Amino acid sequence: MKPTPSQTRAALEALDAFQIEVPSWGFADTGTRFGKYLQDAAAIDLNDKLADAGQVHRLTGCCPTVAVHVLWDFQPGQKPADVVKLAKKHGVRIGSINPNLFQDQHYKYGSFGNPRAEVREAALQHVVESIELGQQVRSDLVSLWFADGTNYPGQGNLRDRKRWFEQCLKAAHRKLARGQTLLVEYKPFEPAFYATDIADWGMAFLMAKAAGPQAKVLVDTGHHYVAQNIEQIVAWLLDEDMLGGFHFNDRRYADDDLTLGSIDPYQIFRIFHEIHAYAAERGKAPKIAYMIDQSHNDKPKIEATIQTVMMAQELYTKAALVDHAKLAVLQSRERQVDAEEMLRRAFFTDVTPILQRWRKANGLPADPLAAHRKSGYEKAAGAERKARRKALGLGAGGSYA
Ligand code: RM4
Ligand code: MN
Ligand code: MN
Repeated sequence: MKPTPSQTRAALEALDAFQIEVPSWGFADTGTRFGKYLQDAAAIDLNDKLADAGQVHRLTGCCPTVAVHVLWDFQPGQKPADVVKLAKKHGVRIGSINPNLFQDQHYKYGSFGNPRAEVREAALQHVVESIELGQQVRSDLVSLWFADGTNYPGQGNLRDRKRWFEQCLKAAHRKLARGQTLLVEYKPFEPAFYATDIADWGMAFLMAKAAGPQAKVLVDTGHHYVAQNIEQIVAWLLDEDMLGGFHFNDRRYADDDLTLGSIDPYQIFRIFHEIHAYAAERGKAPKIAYMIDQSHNDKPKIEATIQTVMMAQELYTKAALVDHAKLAVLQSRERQVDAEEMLRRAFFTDVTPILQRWRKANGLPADPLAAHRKSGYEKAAGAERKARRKALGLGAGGSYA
């Protein structure tokens, strides 16, 4: 199918408003539970991560912000204003602030769900500091993911833990400035395997509601069981005005953090279709934070990030081709085959010409991945960082993160 001029216009407009946040942790050396595999060009510090994010934004034109994990990215005593300047130097801004509520020893039995009040208090303190950090770096998103849960039946009081979460989230919400949003992420399992405190979208929804009006749900595409219908979750959250954002990635088994759409691009297309359909119905696009959450342990990190951004843009564009008025007529007449065909046709349309037109109009390379490869960035970063790593005495790590 060749897109009509009005479809092309709709797609170009959609692309104009589609910005994707990249994660600082996507540029650093990460690994599996069994070890880390180092890459010469991997970012060593926040400056490297912001430089890499700058390279992605320069080539794709749609990734102006970088998500940070407070304890992985900020050195003790580091001035937020300096970080703002550093980001600016690399052509990006600091995006969502992600507290680390899982790595300190006292979180062994949870953070907001910990049976010990002093640990819950410490976790709350860290979230409050993250909220203040957001204000200092002029970022309006604080994104919460909890590793909390229990591994064995009987280990914890499930209702107590729920109430502790409600209390802590309410207390955190009180510290938000106007314009700040608190995102609550869910994940079915890992590291807790018996009962995860915020395991699914319903639980995240209740927690965000309990927290207050500035709290919304964050949908990490990889955090679902295989058969789950993610686009229906998205549609319901949209209808409730509770969809705050996404963490993009793909999965095969669990929280695999594979590049978006590498396993099931149609799934991502269907999610985008729900968003475009909602926007068409309301006459304006919903405010959603689109963020990548992938840590690439074997692919070259910048390439994987650019690949993800290009995949997201491609699927977002395809989904924008659907004629919602026509689809509504087909739905009301129970013409299910034709309705389904509308989606299939959009999905299988080659949108390369539209994407190239958008990139050209924005002074960007037609193929950002090819342009990155040609730029020599990776090679130069590899040489410089390898030498710096040696000088700093950094070696292979054995840990999970
Ligand atoms: C989780 C989740 C969070 C991320 C942590 C480190 O699986 O996806 O978003 O911040 O990992
Ligand atoms: Mn995530
Ligand atoms: Mn995850």
